[in-house]
Amino acid sequence: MGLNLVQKILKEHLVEGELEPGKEIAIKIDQTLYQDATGTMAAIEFEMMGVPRVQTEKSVIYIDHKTIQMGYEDKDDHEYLRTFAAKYGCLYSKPGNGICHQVHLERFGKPGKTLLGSDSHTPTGGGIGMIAIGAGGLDVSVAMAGRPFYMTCPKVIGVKLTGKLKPWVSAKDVILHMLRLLTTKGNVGWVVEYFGPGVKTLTVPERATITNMGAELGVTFSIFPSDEITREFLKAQDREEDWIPLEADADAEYQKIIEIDLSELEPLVACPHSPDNVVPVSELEGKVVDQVCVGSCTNSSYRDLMTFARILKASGRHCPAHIDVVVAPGSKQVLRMIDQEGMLDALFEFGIRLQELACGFCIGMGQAPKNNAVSVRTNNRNFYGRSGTLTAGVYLVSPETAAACAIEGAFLDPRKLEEKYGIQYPDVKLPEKFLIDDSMILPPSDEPEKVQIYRGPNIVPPPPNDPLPHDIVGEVTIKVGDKITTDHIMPAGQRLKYRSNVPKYAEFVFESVDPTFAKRALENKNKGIHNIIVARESYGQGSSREHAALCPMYLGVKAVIAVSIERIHRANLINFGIVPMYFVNPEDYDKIDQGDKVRIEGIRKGLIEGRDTFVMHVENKGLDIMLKVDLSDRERKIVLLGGMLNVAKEFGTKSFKEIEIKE
Ligand code: MIC
Ligand code: SF4
Repeated sequence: MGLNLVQKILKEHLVEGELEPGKEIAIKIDQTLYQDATGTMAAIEFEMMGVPRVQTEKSVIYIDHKTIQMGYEDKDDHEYLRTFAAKYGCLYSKPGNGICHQVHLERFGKPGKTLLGSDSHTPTGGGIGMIAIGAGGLDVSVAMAGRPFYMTCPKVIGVKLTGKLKPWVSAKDVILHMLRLLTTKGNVGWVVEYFGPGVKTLTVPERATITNMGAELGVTFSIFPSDEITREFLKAQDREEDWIPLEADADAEYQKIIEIDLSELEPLVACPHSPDNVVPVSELEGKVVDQVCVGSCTNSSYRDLMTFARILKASGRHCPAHIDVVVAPGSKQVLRMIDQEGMLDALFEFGIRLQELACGFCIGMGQAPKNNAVSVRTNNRNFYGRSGTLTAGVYLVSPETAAACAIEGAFLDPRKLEEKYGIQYPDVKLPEKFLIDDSMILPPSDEPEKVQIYRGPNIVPPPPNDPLPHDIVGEVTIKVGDKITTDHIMPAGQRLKYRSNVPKYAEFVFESVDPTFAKRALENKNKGIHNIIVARESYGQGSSREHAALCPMYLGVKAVIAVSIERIHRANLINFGIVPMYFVNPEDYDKIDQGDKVRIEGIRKGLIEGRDTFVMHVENKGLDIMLKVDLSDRERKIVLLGGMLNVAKEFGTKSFKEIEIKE
């Protein structure tokens, strides 16, 4: 039997385990990336491992998230990362150079390689034929230290693309269609591989839009073959030598196959507050729009911005009085190139507001809309509160639909632009040569021993954790529902500046859900009462921010009990010594209330002995509830020791097999 592309690349990188779906495997990581919101803590963790230089082929640190700099904290973090990069052997992409995933795709992504990034949208690299995975910062640091990355060998969904997208329909609509089909939950343990004749109709940036939002599906990564289109892209980036051809064998098998005829797709929109709440744009026509934002790692490429700008220019109109149109280009390359084509001028002529070349509005760094606003955006997440305005609703669309809404001042199916405004579809082609300017990417120092690491007062090492106690005895400190995202658990936006100061940042855990949580949890901790979080399906969706585990750990959370937990968040919980547990009978979720006093006896002994099920006694109700864990031997050891930092501290580079745990 032939191999699919996923199997081929995994086989090349396999360090431990067998390529059998569901089994734990370890793979070699060739490249890593940090960004500045997760990178500072991850870099501190790297330093705690005592490794003098990064061991990967390429490790890059991008400054793109925390660029508002209201107060010294953000710049102090940048400076720490700049000196860290110089000393430990990373490239450093300065603020102003662009968004990590966009720049990485342009300048560093290589077909057939593995990339691990401390950002959930790292799978953008799948557009160029890489296995690119998002993970918590600590996992990335471990890979930078030369250790393999552990993951569950995935099941592969093969998506066969046929046909060609019609004018006014684009890559964003493909992934919104996928989200409509597969939703944001229930896809843990899967990856997506695109194949079929439709693949060659999509450029690399279009493929990257699709793999980028695979993160919203909750799959570990998505990947496209590397073909002549990939070669053209790399050639235009002046790195044809990085190209290799890669595709699945003709008789490759997939665990599941979905077929999408690209020519049948229509413009789609994801309505508040979930990326899978997808309807055709035509259903919302006429709904007044207050804000249009174009950018983010999903849709800020040359192709996207040129398309948007050319549509606005062709309208010959000016921005309607009641709306703001915001543009955040993905990289310096993109901005300079659209400028050379006269399109920056066209955007200004229309009346846009230019944001910095960074994540910006996507992570609530500025551009919070007005109360109850309808905000139409090209980014990938429309979670509750993420825009910075709790009452606003964010609608996710393609650049084509964003342009139609900007011109109309209300939702409009972009296919009507032709008839209503006489605008022809701008079929933007990629240039034969991109403008290449790597002057804002700093190389590491040749004399690392001379580099002094800069540490501002906001940089506080992660607090230590105790090993897992014999029994968990405490309280259900919070009970939440379905699809709780890491934005609910650990807000970004205005709170981002505290990413390198856990005790401070922990004050905001669950801020938008229950602002009393952090205080209550800390009081419990100080009285020796363990905190427990209870949730329903798909807990921990979204961002890779390990702070969503690290800060609860600091507040004394010992277990998260849910019906299901998303992949990256589950790994982060384990890395910080919090036990991810599941209801054996999901309906037991309804029997538990916030404030219940609970006891999970013998959890430590049970985990050492390899037990999978545990009884939780609800003391105030006289009730027993069955819980289970799905931890590998390695993961049990991490949890028992109180997290990965304790593992590194106590056992250095010893392999997990050599580690013995005492009761
Ligand atoms: C996001 O899109 O939520 C972020 C901000 O890029 C995060 C990382 C973070 O929280 O710093 C992500 O996607 O992992
Ligand atoms: Fe940045 Fe938004 Fe992409 Fe996250 S999703 S990396 S915040 S642009």
